[in-house]
Amino acid sequence: MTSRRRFLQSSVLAASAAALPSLAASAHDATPGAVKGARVVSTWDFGVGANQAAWPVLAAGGSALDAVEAGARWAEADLCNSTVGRCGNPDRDGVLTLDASIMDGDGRCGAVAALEDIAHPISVARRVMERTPHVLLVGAGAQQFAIEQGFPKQPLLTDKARAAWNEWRKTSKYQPQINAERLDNARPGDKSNHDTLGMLAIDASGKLAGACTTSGMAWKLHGRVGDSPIIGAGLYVDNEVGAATASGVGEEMLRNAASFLVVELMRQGRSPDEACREAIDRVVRKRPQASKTLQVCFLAINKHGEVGAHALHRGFVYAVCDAGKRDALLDSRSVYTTQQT
Ligand code: SD4
Repeated sequence: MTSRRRFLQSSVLAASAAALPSLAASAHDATPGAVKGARVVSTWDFGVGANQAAWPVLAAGGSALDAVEAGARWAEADLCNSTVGRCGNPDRDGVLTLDASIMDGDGRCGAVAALEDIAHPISVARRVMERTPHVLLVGAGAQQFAIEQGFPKQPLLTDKARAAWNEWRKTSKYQPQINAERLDNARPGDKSNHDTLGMLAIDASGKLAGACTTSGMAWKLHGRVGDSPIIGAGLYVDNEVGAATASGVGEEMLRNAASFLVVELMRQGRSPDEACREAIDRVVRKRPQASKTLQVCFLAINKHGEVGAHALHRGFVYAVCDAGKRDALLDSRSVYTTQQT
């Protein structure tokens, strides 16, 4: 059972994106100075837990960058989700490979892709950002760098993930599922084979940062890299405008430089909600047939702290945490309101 369903079973708030107040009008006004204006948002229901790991950093007046790293590390260590970090499902060959990126609003960024046997790719990504002249390290080179930086090398594939892989090998059919546990008639069992943690934060000084971490699409070809570690695809942050992140089938985000697109649409005056919707429409226009059977989700925040989200299909939820409400879980709007599969 994923942490996603666990959270859905607890009494988290479900509401439409439109119900979320901007920071200017929120309960922040009644909170102590250090946290006024701070907010953190994350994809999926495990985002509630990730936000709660990030929040103490923001509440103490810490940076958005430190907050998103803390939140992403929580998800990477979570023993209940099969799509991020140490408990992720492996690729076609039974190898667990992790992707992650981190970015702040001044354009500093770092990422790792196809990283094996290192439990916290988000922290390695931050080291790439802070201690190298590069942005992205991949595969064996990323692992070598991580070890040099003191990250322990350890086998990560869990018995549960190995069992899921053995089950999958009976058919060896690569078919990403649209995550639908949020739907009224949820399918029994956990059929998800994708869900990335994308996290965006604004701190009390008004600076933005984001993090994105995933084991990628389960059963992918060995060597496949998705959108999550690609700056501009799975994550983009600009203090002048806002930030965006993505989840779903990463090939669609890569085709559209999608997170960059969402931020640029906000720069042109769209609200976070409108920008996410326009980016989803772009995916549909480019691949109308394919878009009926795969999931793509965007989450955005602007520099005023306003939040928006949109997905291709029903089922995408996102978590919002600020001084007024720590565990809000909201339903995203979607283009398709009935399941097409
Ligand atoms: C990828 N975008 O590797 C990731 C997977 C995912 O929700 O998000 N899932 O393509």
